Amino acid sequence: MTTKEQREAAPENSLLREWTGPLTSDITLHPGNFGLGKVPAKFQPDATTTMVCGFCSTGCGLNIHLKEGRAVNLTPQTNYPVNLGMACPKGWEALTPLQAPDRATTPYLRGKDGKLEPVDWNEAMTVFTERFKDIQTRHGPASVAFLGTGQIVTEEMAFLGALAKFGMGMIHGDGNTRQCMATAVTAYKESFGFDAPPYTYRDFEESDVLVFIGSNLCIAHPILWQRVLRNPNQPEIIVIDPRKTETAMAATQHYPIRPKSDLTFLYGLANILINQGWINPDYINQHTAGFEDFKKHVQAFTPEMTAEASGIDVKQLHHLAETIHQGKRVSFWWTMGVNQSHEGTRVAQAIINIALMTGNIGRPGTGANSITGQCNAMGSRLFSNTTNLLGGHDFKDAADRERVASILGIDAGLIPNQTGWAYDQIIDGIDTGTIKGLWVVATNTAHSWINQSSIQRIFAKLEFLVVQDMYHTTETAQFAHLILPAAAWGEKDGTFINSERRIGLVKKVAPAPGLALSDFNIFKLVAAYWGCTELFAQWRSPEVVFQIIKRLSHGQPCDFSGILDYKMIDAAGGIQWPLQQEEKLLDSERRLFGDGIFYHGDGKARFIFGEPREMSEPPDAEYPFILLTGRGTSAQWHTQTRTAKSAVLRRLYPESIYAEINPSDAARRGITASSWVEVTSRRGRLKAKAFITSTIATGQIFIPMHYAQTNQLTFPSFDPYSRQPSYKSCAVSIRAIHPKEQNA
Ligand SMILES: Nc1nc2c(c(=O)[nH]1)N[C@H]1C(S)=C(S)[C@@H](COP(=O)(O)OP(=O)(O)OC[C@H]3O[C@@H](n4cnc5c(=O)[nH]c(N)nc54)[C@H](O)[C@@H]3O)O[C@H]1N2
Ligand SMILES: Nc1nc2c(c(=O)[nH]1)N[C@H]1C(S)=C(S)[C@@H](COP(=O)(O)OP(=O)(O)OC[C@H]3O[C@@H](n4cnc5c(=O)[nH]c(N)nc54)[C@H](O)[C@@H]3O)O[C@H]1N2
Ligand code: SF4
Ligand SMILES: [Mo]
Repeated sequence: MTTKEQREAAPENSLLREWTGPLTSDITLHPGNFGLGKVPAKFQPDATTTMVCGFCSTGCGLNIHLKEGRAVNLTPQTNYPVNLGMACPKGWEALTPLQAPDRATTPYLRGKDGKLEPVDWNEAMTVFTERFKDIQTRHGPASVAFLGTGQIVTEEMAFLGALAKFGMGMIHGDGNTRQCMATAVTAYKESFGFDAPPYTYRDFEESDVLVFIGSNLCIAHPILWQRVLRNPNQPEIIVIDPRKTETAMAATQHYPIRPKSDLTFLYGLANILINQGWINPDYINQHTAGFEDFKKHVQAFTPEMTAEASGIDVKQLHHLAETIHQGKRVSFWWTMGVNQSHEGTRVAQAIINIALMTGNIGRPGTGANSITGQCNAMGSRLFSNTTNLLGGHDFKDAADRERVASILGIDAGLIPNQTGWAYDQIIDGIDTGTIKGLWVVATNTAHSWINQSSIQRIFAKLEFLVVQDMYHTTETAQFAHLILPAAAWGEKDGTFINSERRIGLVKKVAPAPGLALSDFNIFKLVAAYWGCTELFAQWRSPEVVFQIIKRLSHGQPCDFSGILDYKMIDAAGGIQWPLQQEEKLLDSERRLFGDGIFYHGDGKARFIFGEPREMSEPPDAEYPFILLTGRGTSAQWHTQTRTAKSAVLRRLYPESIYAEINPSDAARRGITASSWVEVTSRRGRLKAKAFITSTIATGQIFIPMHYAQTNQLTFPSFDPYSRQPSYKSCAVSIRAIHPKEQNA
């Protein structure tokens, strides 16, 4: 075991600091487990290839070491512009989950006795087609819907969206990006005219003031945090988060605002900046519209009322405003603390407004920057054919439909003229009986969706549920009538788009287990059995589909028609959009809006704002605590289907579900460290271990999302513009569980 001394001697931010497990011995050595012992001859590599990581949106480049064409281990790529030789624990362990014993190695069909039994692909596809077609015949084409993901390659996403909507006649389809990025998408579209995160990671190194709002970068994007640490300007690092997170601890200023007071807080901040004259009138006049109305709007948000609402006193507010004013290159970064809110879109736009009015956009080290979550959330935002038509086009626009149809060589009449329902509407549609069939691809709804107490009841209403996943054991697979076994990252080819718009390559470096097929090949099979192969005659391989999506991007803000092919992406170390035809790739790190021209018709960015609303379920006498949820450790990924399969990662996070509780709240309730507590909301209850810590404020508790129980508690409230769930606040009560009760 590592000793306390060894841990303390390790460099700051080193993995060893949190590693209490063994250094070399007692971990079974297997291909993914590189670096923990002597590598046996059978794993000695004979070749190396490169690809990007398949967990988070940072998009680190990895060297994959191969023996006889199969991956045996990996190392971070030193010359990739994203990670510069670094990787987080998940990246180092990325190959391990491929070998888990619960990989789905064959399709499974639920028999009359209610048991899932292995079947072959012919039977699986026959049943898939018959059941969905039968539902559509009885209830109309829109009675079958799909839920996709930000975790398959763009080529597969485009295939799923096109197949479902143009081939199978579905109208409704959404994805887990709704849980994650819908707010940023809506905010950017309204403010900039297109969903365009403007930054490049070098901005982390070039700022002199970095403001993180609702983002725990150290845990959720550890390699981006490493980029911050490379900043030579001794920057002010400001964290606005109710919790004193790992990132807040490393910051120079932390503002622990009351949960969901962000909108008032940011308007109050804008009020000070405007009234002090700490704005950039030239930038505002030349490049924006709507400032005068915004100025009027924020006059009501006096420092005093802002302090009252947010819990941050007037002096601190002034200090923050002054820090922003004094910064020459100020960047604003936000993630789920903003997006997952009942008013997230307006909060995101409040951030954008401050960046615009202080002229902090388009220059090095600046920007209103939403950090993405999943490895290919950005691909899903443009090409999943859900919230917009392929390539950022509009379903409702006839010219857009014509254009997409002509590129795909299909009849424009096949393209729906409406945007389908959002995730919550699809779930409601199942509840009300409008949706009878559902196809879930690479997401684990029965764990990650908000308010699980009703999801489980609602899923039981489905006539036919197909789950396409790399494992047959996920919470959602338990409800499935049919499971389709999918190849995973590392077992197929394609591209991801990371947070800074960089298109990176993934490759097949391992065979898929058993009968599992890549999602791409599953979609091809579905097209064949459904009888719409001719629509997808062009869609022969991921590489060919890349050429199709390139054409779909042409002329759009996300135009990447200047990328020749996969080889060019590999050689360049990933390529950010835009890159137009014939354009030379002059810099491996590029940001948007250097020319101050935005994507609205007049080239100007918009100031958009609204009235703050009360949080959806405020605490009261019966449920006096606000529950916050989010990422727990850098070693855990979402619903843990993958990360729980690595012995190394499992040692880096607490074994059982835990709740962070402030010491004074714990003392008042007789809760002791590591004892079991019961947390109850109006919808459900769970047992968790008490983690007593002052990083959480009194009146709040925090439970990571990685445990299936967490969403039993959450309250189904949504931002009205983006329809993103507000996962990060609901009212709960908490009590100690007496050891006798525990044993009973
Ligand atoms: N290790 C790991 N990394 C991941 C993931 C993972 O599962 N594990 N998931 C990836 C994905 S998909 C995503 S979307 C990102 C998420 O990345 P982050 O958004 O950084 O992670 P979260 O922990 O969900 O939320 C961030 C912070 O929001 C704070 N917060 C809660 N309520 C409020 C509020 O009202 N106001 C403010 N200002 N802050 C608030 C929480 O205290 C929390 O610290 O991480 C990505 N990276
Ligand atoms: N309470 C609470 N809930 C939350 C959040 C929160 O902060 N708090 N965060 C939300 C956010 S931001 C997100 S992004 C979601 C994530 O929620 P989910 O998307 O449900 O989480 P994952 O565990 O990533 O699920 C991905 C699934 O795809 C499978 N898979 C992986 N690779 C492949 C592949 O190549 N092909 C196929 N077919 N399957 C594959 C995995 O085994 C897994 O079952 O959770 C949301 N839920
Ligand atoms: S930071 Fe994200 S992309 Fe990089 S190694 Fe970790 S999980 Fe993979
Ligand atoms: Mo996410």
